[in-house]
Amino acid sequence: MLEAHVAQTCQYDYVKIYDGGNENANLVGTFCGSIVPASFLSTSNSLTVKFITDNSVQREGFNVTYTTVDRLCGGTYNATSTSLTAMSPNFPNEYPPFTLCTWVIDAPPQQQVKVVVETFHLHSSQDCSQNYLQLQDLPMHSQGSAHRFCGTETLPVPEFYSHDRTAIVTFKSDEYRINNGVRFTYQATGCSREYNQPFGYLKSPGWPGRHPNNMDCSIVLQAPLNHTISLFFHAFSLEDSIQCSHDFLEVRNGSNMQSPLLGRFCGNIVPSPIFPQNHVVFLRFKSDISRAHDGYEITWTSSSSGCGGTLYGSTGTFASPRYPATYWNNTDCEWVITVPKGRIVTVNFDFISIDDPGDCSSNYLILYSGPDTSYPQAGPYCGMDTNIAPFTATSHQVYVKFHAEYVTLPSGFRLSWTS
Ligand SMILES: [Ca+2]
Repeated sequence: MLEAHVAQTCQYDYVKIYDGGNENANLVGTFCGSIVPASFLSTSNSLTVKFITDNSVQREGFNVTYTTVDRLCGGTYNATSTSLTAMSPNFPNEYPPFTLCTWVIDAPPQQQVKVVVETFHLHSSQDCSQNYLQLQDLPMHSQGSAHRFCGTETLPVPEFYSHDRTAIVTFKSDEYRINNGVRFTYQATGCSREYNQPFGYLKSPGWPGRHPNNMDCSIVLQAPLNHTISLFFHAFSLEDSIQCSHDFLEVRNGSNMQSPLLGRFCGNIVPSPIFPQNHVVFLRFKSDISRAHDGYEITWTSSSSGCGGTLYGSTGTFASPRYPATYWNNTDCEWVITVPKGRIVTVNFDFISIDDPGDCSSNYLILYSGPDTSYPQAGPYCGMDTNIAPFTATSHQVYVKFHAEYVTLPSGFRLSWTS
């Protein structure tokens, strides 16, 4: 029993319980008076009890017992350079109803967490708000992101890199259906990394803040063998220097530092897109001891047809093949812009010049308000129009179709999206 002049505020003598290893964890409750609080189950393997008394009125105090129970799933884990595996309860077999697993994964300071989902399955009929996999940054980081995947997912879950040192993986399911479950690996990583997927985005370390000094990052983009990669710069700012000797981003056509150089960039001019005609691209970002700028934001995609592909990320840019040079005759490209679920895509026409007699029947661009051509369309667009209003979709996906039978004048387009 504790002193309780004002039971609600517990301002004199009280016990506080936090759901974690220190006082930064969620506060479960502040207790005083003589009512025994309800029992409580922590979400992880630690909790913190804090007992405070003032300088007067002594009572008997409190007596708390605790036991440990096996957690079905989730918890707090440290990521190391070795890849470790986590999975839903009893994977790949049945788990109990109303399963909620939250894995909080910490990398060492200055590193990030890489999460690779190996298996993920929920049924498409299951309610997306109650059945999902979510990969997210620690919520306190405003630049962080949350990517939610449900049973209706048409994409494989892309590799996830945390913005800072902590990643949170949540798996939620209201009931088990045959094959439901998730299995993923996690590991700590620095700024050097290899992406084995057909599309993605790249942001400089610390983006959109300044990148650290003395960075040297090697990044490999590895798309499927029969694909060719397109690399689109959305934003760019690095310290300018002669021959970009101070800070630079290099892009090479191949898998390593000896591959042919496609470009070495610094300064504040956003580079043109890069179409290396290869399924693997090597990037190196290097900064010296002083003068850091904001860095870069890049979208990349790939396809087996020479252009098009999935464009993934909350913002980005893409352009016609060979842009700012003119595309070829008989060009057909299809892109699907996909932003995190729950957001809405807006497409901006930054530049459009599509050579056509005027009816947009032979050469055109069409946007659809969903993942394929069955959704309502905007356009067709052609000609040289500098004043097209942005297109806002009704969901988190936009399908973009570009068709050009012939070209006689310099032509091309560049679009960007936000969400
Ligand atoms: Ca510098």
